[in-house]
Amino acid sequence: MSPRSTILCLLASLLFAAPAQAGQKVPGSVEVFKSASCGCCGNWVKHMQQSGFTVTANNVAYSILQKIKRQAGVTEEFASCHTAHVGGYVIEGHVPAEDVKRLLQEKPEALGLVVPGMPIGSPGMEMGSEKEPYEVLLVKKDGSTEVFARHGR
Ligand SMILES: [Cu+2]
Repeated sequence: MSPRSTILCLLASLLFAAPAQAGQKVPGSVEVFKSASCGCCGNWVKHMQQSGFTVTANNVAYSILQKIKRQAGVTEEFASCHTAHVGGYVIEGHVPAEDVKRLLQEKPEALGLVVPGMPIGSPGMEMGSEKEPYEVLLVKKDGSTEVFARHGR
């Protein structure tokens, strides 16, 4: 993570997570790996819980987290702060819950979804009304990508 991202992450952790969406059934269980000190990772966990997911959050050392990313096929260019597993897919970074739900419904042949870096305004990275446009990428098993969703514009 770049120093700028770290600062943004700390700032974001001071703000509120996205409001709960009521009346949705439990879509699945998510296992998250993150650093204990990552505030925006914690906010993303809350976002997923509020969207109906059951979340197990594991705090791990930085070196372990890098290993988990490598094993999951998350290369440097796709990397963000936290890495999650759900329904056989990897979810890297601040991917909105709605996109994870769509992934689990559509079940494409892929590794999973990534939001590289930490765009401002993505779930867990809220900073007031500021919104940075970002794309959720579907990463295929061969490492190629396609745009799964666009947000923040
Ligand atoms: Cu983050």
